[in-house]
Amino acid sequence: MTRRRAVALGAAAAAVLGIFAAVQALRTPSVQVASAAQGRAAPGPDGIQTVELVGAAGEYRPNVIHARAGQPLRLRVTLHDAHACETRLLAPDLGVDLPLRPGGSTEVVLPPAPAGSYLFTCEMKMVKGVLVYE
Ligand SMILES: [Cu+2]
Repeated sequence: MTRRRAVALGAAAAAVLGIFAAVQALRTPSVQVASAAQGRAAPGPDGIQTVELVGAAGEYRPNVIHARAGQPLRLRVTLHDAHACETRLLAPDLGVDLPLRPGGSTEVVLPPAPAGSYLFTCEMKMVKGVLVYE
């Protein structure tokens, strides 16, 4: 193996490790969000716990959402800006992939989930929040 090839392989390995570390960080339950805005799901008219989120100015608020474990959860997301970063909300560990409507509201009811912290992000994983089932 040439030295140049060894260097290239080393760089590739470092890149893969970096990506792995980034993915692990995203999956870490004790996710830290930049500026935490706490929210709590409350029973809606039909008894399903519901939380309203707003996507605006490059973030989702609230971005730390407490909900009851073992019960369905309705997310109602209103997108106030057409910022490309927030137009799709993902919570991979909860099976959520929700396209959002700029200037409107979008709803999804998540099936009951066990206690734990679940990351949610924009499509590019730049805007982050966490659903805390307790
Ligand atoms: Cu994004």
